[in-house]
Amino acid sequence: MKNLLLIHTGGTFGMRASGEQPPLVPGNLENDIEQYSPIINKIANIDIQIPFNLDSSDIGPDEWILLSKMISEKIDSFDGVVIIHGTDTLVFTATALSYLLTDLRKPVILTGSQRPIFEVRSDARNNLISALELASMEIPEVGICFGNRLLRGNRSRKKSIESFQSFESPNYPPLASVGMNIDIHYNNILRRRGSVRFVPGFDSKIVCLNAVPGLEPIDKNLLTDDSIRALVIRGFGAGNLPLKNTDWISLIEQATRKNILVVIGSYSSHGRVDLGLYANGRAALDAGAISMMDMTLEAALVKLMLLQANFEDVDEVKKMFLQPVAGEMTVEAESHA
Ligand code: ASN
Repeated sequence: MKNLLLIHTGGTFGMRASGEQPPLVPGNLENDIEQYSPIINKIANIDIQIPFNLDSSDIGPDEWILLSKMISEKIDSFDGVVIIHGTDTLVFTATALSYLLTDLRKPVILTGSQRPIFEVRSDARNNLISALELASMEIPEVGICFGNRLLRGNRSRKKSIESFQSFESPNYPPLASVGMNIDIHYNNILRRRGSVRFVPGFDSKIVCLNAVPGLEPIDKNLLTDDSIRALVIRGFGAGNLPLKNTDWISLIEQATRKNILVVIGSYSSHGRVDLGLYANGRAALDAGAISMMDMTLEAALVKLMLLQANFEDVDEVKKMFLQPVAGEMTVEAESHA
């Protein structure tokens, strides 16, 4: 039998209502697993660890670092790892782990659920069973098992608040499909990782803005905070910004002059940001911005945070941002920027 490490971090999966009605709060997961899913002991020898038990809205860089250290220290004694995590920020944690666990040779599978495990009509049991089975296989990836698919963590997004198929991977195909059989799509499994080893750390000095038709871009004083190191802007479609209102472009110029890296993403999650395609993107490019390419907003933000903690120089951060670390972006596609 395989040996699996099951790390519980919180989320709806193990929550219970504090009274008759919501709100849900963290519950005693070990008891619940014993009671509602004892069958998992037929899959593998499972060691359950609970480093913290939080709604995932409260999980961030400190917990990402703690988890990566825990996994690095213990992975040699196990065949794979499953992490139960709240769905809200699960993608951020999966992404951070994919960047930190650079030598990964075994599966690290994150899962969670939309309904707690003790409820009759819950997705928790199925998700856990599939995640444990996947973690027993040869899949050296940080993946997200949810519904009936395994997705690459740093390519995923939480797309639904209600569906049992809560995650999507808009720019990369699934790593495995879970039906009567589990089909691993070996062609999609990561073969080459970036060679840089990062010091575990995340610098949060990033401002994130949405372009909205008719709204001013920003309180102009924001960039007077000298500690800000990057500005991430969600533009329209291929990364376009309003040009009739010149504030956006002058904001990018101002930021670039101050050595603040400006990255343009998009509201559209499927496809690749291409600032050279329209004049409204080209102006941002000429003002010094770079493109998020086909990275998710989550993958781009966590990458920036990690790079900023590892490199002082803005040009170094920029250079590294445009290279893949753990399969979070497509390199070969043609673009104008
Ligand atoms: N609020 C919960 C969390 O992310 C949502 C969930 O797990 N379904 O912790």
